[in-house]
Amino acid sequence: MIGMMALLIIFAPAPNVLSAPVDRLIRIDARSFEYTPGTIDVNPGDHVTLELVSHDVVHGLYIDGYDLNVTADPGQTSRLSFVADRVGSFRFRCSTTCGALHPFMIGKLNVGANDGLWRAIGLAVLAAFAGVWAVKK
Ligand SMILES: [Cu+2]
Repeated sequence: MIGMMALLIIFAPAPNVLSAPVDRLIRIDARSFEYTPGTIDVNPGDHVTLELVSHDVVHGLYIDGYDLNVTADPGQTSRLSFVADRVGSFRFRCSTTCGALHPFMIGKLNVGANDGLWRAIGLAVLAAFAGVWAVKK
């Protein structure tokens, strides 16, 4: 019984994987030394367009793993479009030296990355129940 439920949690199709890819327009405000929002969540296969808006000096945005870069001049908006065809968590970072804390200007792109997390939580809860059940028996 417990084993069946564990298999169900591991192999059940996740809703966000089944959903059809969509076009996403995501605006990212860049100021020294942070991005707002700092975390972006998309689904695998989504057509993502990032709008990088710089509010003070020249800022860039480079996405690790995707090897994509865009820069925005002060007061300007730059666009970067790509298909989120790599699943996982990727850091993005400022690619233009913009000041003292430039190395800390980072954010995160999650491409369907929370799925594994929820499965892990499901298994942990199940394991806890199984433990309680075994003790009571
Ligand atoms: Cu910067």
